[in-house]
Amino acid sequence: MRVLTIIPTYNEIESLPKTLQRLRTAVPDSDVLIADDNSPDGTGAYADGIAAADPRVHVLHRKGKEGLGAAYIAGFRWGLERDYDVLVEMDADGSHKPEQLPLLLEAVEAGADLVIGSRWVSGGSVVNWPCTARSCPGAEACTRA
Ligand SMILES: Nc1nc2c(ncn2[C@@H]2O[C@H](COP(=O)(O)OP(=O)(O)O)[C@@H](O)[C@H]2O)c(=O)[nH]1
Ligand SMILES: [Mg+2]
Repeated sequence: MRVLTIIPTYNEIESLPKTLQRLRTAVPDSDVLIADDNSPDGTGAYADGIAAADPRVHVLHRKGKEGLGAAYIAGFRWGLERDYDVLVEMDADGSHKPEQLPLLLEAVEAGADLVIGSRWVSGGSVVNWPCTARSCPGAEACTRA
């Protein structure tokens, strides 16, 4: 099963190194595509340096900030053109735990077509995330913070 983890980035120079390190440790067999929208803070150049030293890491340079969705669509296209079996979405800023990715991939191995991680399932949690209408639409969920 060839896995490509897509990480969209815009100004993630502070977060990307740690996220990448955690991802490469948690799922060493996954290829990684960093989809950078010409971040002014140099995230793209940093990613190039990592890619030069690690054949599993690739960088898709986009010309400017077009939003998260557009970056993912470009990343999916990149992965489909290269015949990956599994495409993974992973934010760069630590909101998604790389250590939980093996669990999601197990579900794919078991036959799932789509696997969605959630903070709101049994065993999920929210830490250091203030409860707002946007982040926490249900009062019951707030008690789990
Ligand atoms: N390539 C690209 N990545 C983006 C863009 N906007 C956000 N991101 C990345 O998408 C991920 C989620 O963004 P974030 O602002 O944390 O969204 P939130 O967690 O939903 O508030 C992070 O890795 C960001 O660097 C964009 O315009 N282009
Ligand atoms: Mg975020």
